[in-house]
Amino acid sequence: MKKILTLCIVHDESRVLLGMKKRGFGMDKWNGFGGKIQDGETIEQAAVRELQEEAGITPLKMEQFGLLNFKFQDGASEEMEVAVFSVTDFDGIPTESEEMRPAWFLKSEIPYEKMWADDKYWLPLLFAGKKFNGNFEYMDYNIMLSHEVEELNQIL
Ligand code: 6OG
Repeated sequence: MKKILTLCIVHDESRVLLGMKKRGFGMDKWNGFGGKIQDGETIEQAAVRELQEEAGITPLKMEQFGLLNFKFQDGASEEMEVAVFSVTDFDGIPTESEEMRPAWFLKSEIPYEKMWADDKYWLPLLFAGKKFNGNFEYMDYNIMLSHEVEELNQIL
């Protein structure tokens, strides 16, 4: 079965909050906040919980903007589906957790070279208020074999 994960992108007009992943999958990369869905949770509940656990903030305005599918060659990891949420208002102060060290970046200075290779294909769409579907194939965690992103009028 496919793994389903959440990913919250917290941003305002000029800045985005990213977290440096301190351990586990995607370690040493900047990314949004998220993780696996637990039994009995909706995908939105999982997104809220992960943002609270990893960044210490609670989303007040949150909407799903994208759905990304990841395949890994050589069985490096099982296939994953990542639901991407845009968070434009929140409660609390971003705080470092065991898993993530949060920091604000200007939207003009996103550290794409220290992020997953797929991010540059869809993050600009999210910032522009556009919804999207993406399909990506990785060989290992740093080499992307194929990428395909389509803009949507509505998330299916
Ligand atoms: P844990 O399983 O450690 O959560 N994630 C990815 N994000 C991007 N941008 N690209 C990828 O390319 C990703 N693979 C996983 C989903 C892992 C977190 O990392 C995201 C989750 O938010 C392969 O709890």
